[in-house]
Amino acid sequence: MESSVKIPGTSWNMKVYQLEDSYNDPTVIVEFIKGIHVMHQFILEKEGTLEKIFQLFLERENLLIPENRLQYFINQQIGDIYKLTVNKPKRKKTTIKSMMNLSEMKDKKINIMGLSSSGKSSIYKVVFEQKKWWDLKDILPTQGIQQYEQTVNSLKDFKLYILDFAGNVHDFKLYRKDASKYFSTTSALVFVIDVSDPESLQDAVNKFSWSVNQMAEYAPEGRIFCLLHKTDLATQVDNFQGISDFIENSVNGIKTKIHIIPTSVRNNTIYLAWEQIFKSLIPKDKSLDILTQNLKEKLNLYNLLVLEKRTGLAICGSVGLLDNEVLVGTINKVWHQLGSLADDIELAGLQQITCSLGNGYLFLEEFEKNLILVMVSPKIDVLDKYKENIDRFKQEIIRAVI
Ligand SMILES: Nc1nc2c(ncn2[C@@H]2O[C@H](COP(=O)(O)OP(=O)(O)OP(=O)(O)O)[C@@H](O)[C@H]2O)c(=O)[nH]1
Ligand SMILES: [Mg+2]
Repeated sequence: MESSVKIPGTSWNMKVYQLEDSYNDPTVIVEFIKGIHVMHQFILEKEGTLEKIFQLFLERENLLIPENRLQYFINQQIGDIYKLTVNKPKRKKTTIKSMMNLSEMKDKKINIMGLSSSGKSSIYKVVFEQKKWWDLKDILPTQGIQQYEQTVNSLKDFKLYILDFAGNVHDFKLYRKDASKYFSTTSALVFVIDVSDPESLQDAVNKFSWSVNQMAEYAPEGRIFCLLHKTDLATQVDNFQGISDFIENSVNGIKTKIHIIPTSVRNNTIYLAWEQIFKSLIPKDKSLDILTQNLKEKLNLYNLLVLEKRTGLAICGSVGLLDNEVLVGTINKVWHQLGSLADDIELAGLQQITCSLGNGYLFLEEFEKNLILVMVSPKIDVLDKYKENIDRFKQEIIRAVI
């Protein structure tokens, strides 16, 4: 759905449309067109308002439109944009299911490797730092190896070490020299291949094949994932079967299963891929799920979950409306954003969020510093009415993860 309209008093047209595969929030693009050429492009969410976008456009083009006429035009467009975003078809959101067996958790190291500019650092920042893809267009090449530590469950001291390896030729030479150092104790290799760049494919596959061999030698228990990345730039009909076959053939003879997953930071595929990566590392804990399911039934909730705040991963969840699935990144993103708002207006830390929706309520509540209780309920009074049960449930969760 899109619209293109003439801007009154000028020779310009404006086109507003929504990105096809936008995942997070509706990504509305505003373009200013002269003749057949798109001369300026803005992202509504990034600039804030249509007024702001117009201000930028008029400044850049040194144009003047009488204030009242401009405002009238903008008001009309805002109505259309609103329709565009609310009519957005509901899509199934990405999820990370409850996947942590807390008794089996150990520190895990994940190597993200691939040629330079294949998108490794962007992937890290989108998945773990809640960055938007358009803020990463000017991301600089990584120098050396960037090491990140994610505390998946600080209470139990479970750590995820994520290593973002620079992809340039010089660095790859260093990795070759000292492969055992880089590959031993690796729980998962995530190799990123840019599918929008066919010229580099052979080089990428050679390096992937080499990395797979190093995994076989130094970390034979480790999992191997190959992300066919930047699929948004490839033609829509391509299902990447050709590239997948080519990659599989090039690593023939390796016992470990190689998971090949098409991804893009511009849609939910990148979260789905990480869901699979995490799942492969951490088996699901049944007992906490049963506990959750019981409380859900007692309180008559639509759904009940406990998330780890920093990563947005589910510790446990009930089977319900959302089919035991969590909106990856979404809930902790909301939490972090409101948390920083609280800082900005100089209020003490965020403790609870209550949302009133058309057919129920969403409650988010932080407990034990790093956990978020998520309840979706048809009734507003559950928090008070079942306070004791909820407190006991929280205690049991804390006991299980400490
Ligand atoms: N279209 C599109 N561009 C992407 C995607 N992921 C990353 N990019 C872009 O690819 C470029 C390179 O991204 P980086 O994340 O710096 O690549 P890198 O693999 O970390 O590169 P090195 O640090 O040099 O090894 C940036 O301009 C990103 O915006 C994607 O899914 N789609
Ligand atoms: Mg990088």
